[in-house]
Formats: sequence, C-alpha cells, structure tokens
Amino acid sequence: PHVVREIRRQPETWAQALGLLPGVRDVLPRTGERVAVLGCGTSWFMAMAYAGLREAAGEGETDAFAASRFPAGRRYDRVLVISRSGTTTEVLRAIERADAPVTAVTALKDGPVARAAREVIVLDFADERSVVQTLFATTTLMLLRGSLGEPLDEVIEQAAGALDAELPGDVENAGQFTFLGDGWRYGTSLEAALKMREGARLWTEAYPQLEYRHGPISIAEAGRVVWLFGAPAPGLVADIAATGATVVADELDPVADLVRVQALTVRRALAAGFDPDRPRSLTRSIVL
Ligand code: F1P
Repeated sequence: PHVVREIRRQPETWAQALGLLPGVRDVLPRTGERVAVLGCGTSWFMAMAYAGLREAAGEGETDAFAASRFPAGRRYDRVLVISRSGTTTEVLRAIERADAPVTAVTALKDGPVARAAREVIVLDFADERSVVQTLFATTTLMLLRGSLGEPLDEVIEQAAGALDAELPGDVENAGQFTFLGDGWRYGTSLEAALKMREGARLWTEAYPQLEYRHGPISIAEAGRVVWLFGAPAPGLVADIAATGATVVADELDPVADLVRVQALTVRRALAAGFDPDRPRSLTRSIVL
C-alpha cells in the first residue's frame, strides 16, 4: 500500500519541510497577530493542534475552525488554511469569507485553494497517493511547530523509532480505542481516532483528558484501549485501569505517538482485508 511508504517517509520529509522555514516565515503568523486556522477532516485537527501550541507559546490568540464553520465578520490579522488536495470546497468558501490576508498550506501548487489565497506554502514533496492522510498532515504540523521555535530533532528521532514499534497484544487486537489529550494534544487525539476509523473501520473516540470521566469512561472495559497523549492527569490511569480497559501512556511526543497509531491502523486494516489506501465511502477531496 502507498500509505505504508508514506508513513515511513515522515521523519525525513519533516526534516525537509523544516528546511523551508527561513523562506516561509514572512507568510506565517507573526508574534501578537490574531490568527484563525482552518481545514477539514485531518487538516482541521492539525489546525487545532497548531492553534493550541501557538497560544501556549504566547504568540497570540489563535482560533481553529472546521472550514465550514468559519464565521463571517470576525476580525483576524491572518487566516491560515490547510488543505492537502488544494480543492476542498468548504476551504474555498471560507477563504471568500475571510477579511484578512490568507496563507494556504497545500500540496497542490496551482489549484483552486492556492489561487484563492494571497500567500501559498507548497508542500508538494509531502503529497500522498493514499486517500488517508498521514504524511502531509504531520509534515504541515511539524513545519508549523518549527515556526514557533520548537526544537524538533528529538521528535524526528522518536518518530523513526515509532515506525517499527511493537505494541502489546491487547492493544494490537483491541475492539475499541479512545484517545485522550490535553491542550494541543486534543488535536492529535482527534486525528488518531479519525485515522483508525478511516483506515481500519474501528470504533474510536477522542476527548480532552479531563472530560473523560464526565461520561465517556462508561464504555471502558476489558478488550478496549484508552490511549493517552501526554502525561496523565492525577488518578486518571488508576480510574481507567479499574474498568479493565488497557491503558497506553508513554512519554513520546504526541506526533511521534501518532505515527504508532498510523502504523497500527495499517496493520489492522490489512488483517481485516481492507485496502488502507482506499477506504470505502471516502474520496481524496470533497468538492461540493
Ligand atoms: C480534507 C479531508 C481529508 C480526508 C478525506 C476528505 O482534505 O477531509 O482529511 O481524509 O480525504 O478530505 P484536504 O482539504 O486536506 O485535501
């Protein structure tokens, strides 16, 4: 499958993208600017992760929206849109509503999104043959993390190690997965859950960590997994373990951890006889 190669290419492709930083800094949000970040599906979740990171870094107010839900009339200094295909209709309509300079991050150099935006960052070297997004999404997020000044060498190393990581049998074979993450890690949790749904048709959910005990824990039981992105809140691991569910909690960077979920998704898809490149009912881009 293409997606297997695309997952494996991530660490080197991230390094390549980070090399673009000096040339793209002026079209990315500057310190103090009020920014909206938009996308659909996986691209929306990457937008959420970046928004959380940018605010935590003290760089300025940052709102993430599903492109279809971007309100007209809000004042922003810059709008950043993320679209691998560069053709998604909701993103195009959101650009029409934007009352600020728009920067697009896309794999398609001369597509409709690139033409509608004022500035474009083209990540064509991170484009994918698989419908299921892995490489483009993480490359975008790593570029944006780099723009916030985060040191990322260790994340790249961790991800390279995560490619071939073996997971315990009860995780490999579980019937249901819930991903939990706080702050920007909520975005990576949503993406992990979407990946397993799209790629392996598994029942998955995602919540902010502290929301989990407000209801979602009701379905936890043996044979199901609760996977934590980032350090666990006090008492959370014990509360989950008491249900019989398996807890996954590691010290990995959330993007490196996402690589483990991508690889597991492919293993589960192949074991179930699904084509992980072409999930039923999904298309590469939604053009309305
Ligand atoms: C966004 C997206 C993908 C999803 C599917 C449909 O596409 O929602 O995340 O996997 O392929 O489109 P894009 O705007 O990033 O191309």
